[in-house]
Amino acid sequence: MQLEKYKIDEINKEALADHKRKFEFVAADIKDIDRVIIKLSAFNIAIPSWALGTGGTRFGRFSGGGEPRSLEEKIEDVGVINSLNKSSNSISLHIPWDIPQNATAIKAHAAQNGLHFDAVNSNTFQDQKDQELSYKFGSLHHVDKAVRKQAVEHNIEVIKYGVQLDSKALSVWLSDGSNFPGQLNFRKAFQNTLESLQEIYEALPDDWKVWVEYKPYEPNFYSTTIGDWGQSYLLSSKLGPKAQTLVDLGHHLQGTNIEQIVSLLLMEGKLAGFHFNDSKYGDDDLTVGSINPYQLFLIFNELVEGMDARGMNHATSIGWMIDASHNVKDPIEDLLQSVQAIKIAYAQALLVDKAALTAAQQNNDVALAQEILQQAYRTDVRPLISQASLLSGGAINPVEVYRKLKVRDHLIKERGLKTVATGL
Ligand code: RM4
Ligand code: MN
Ligand code: MN
Repeated sequence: MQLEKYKIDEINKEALADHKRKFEFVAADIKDIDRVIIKLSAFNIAIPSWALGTGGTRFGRFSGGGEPRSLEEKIEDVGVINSLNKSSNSISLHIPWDIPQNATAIKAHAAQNGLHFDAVNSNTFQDQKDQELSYKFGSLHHVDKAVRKQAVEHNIEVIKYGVQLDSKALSVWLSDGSNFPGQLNFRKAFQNTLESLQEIYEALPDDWKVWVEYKPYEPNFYSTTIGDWGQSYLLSSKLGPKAQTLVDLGHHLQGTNIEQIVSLLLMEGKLAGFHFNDSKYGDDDLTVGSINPYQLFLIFNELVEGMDARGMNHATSIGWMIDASHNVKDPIEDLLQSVQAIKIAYAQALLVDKAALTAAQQNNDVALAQEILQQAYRTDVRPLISQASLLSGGAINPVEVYRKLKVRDHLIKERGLKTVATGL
């Protein structure tokens, strides 16, 4: 289903006076408000095709109804999100969960929904039906060259799908690792992974990137072959300029200073982009900003500072994507909340008084540095996000409009109550 703009406008009208009052209040204190709104309007976050259904856990799956039954319907759901927030104009596919059978038709369908394709993701962490060799003991790092070859070929096939869709990056996440000490020779596993990635790298078109994601544990619980940013950085450095490190916020041990990692990767030109989510314990894949919004702000503060230092375009130089999966919320509402949280953190980072912070750092004025950061963090920037959305033709309050338009009811009527989307 596609949302008609006039219906969004009608609901906006009811909220307009209230919004104006709040916007003017916060805007009065922001020197370069127009620049901030332009930046916010340009900032989009890709939606992964696997987030449109209720997430799986190893204990079960509880569909809320009206889940997309096909890639076409997933695209339509992202279209709904983008009509509401004007900040999610691309979709990231996971192959083989979402194989585009007819690329031209799929591309046209995406364009009709105002979307294009972000990174394509390969999957060698599950065995597929009719697959010749198993990934039980890994894929790109496997001791058996034949398994590695099969996994390399899968990645090359994913690139081919991506080329047809005008994607520009391959995102690789491996579950390769070991469950018990002694199971694996770490050095050989790393070297095999490097060799396999080199073959994939060779198959990349000139204007493509490969994003190497890391994760410390799960599904393996003793070692992961690309376990942290150092290991990913080592691989992406050895591979060459088209390889970079992807940071998934949930892929760190508790207490890790993610903002520092981000800052250094950015400095080295090796930050591919993000898989946004939030977590309390591990790779919880919770809604962005639901647990630790301050950390998200600190990450964005480093991003804005680092991108500005390198003269990078905030919206397009880095891959911004959500990677979350949940069991209890309407997936579309959840994604709207995640995008909102990301934009809030970004807006707050844009408000940091950089000159004052640099001076405070230079003077070792620790208390003042903290004041400056918290001044930005404690500003309620939600009216700025609403204003950017409104000016782009979206909703002042996307979740509220989604509810008022009873989108889920329509989807259930159209698709049925028992549909379950492909994916995890
Ligand atoms: C992993 C990782 C990958 C995602 C899979 C489904 O934990 O975050 O990015 O593709 O889950
Ligand atoms: Mn991820
Ligand atoms: Mn993950």
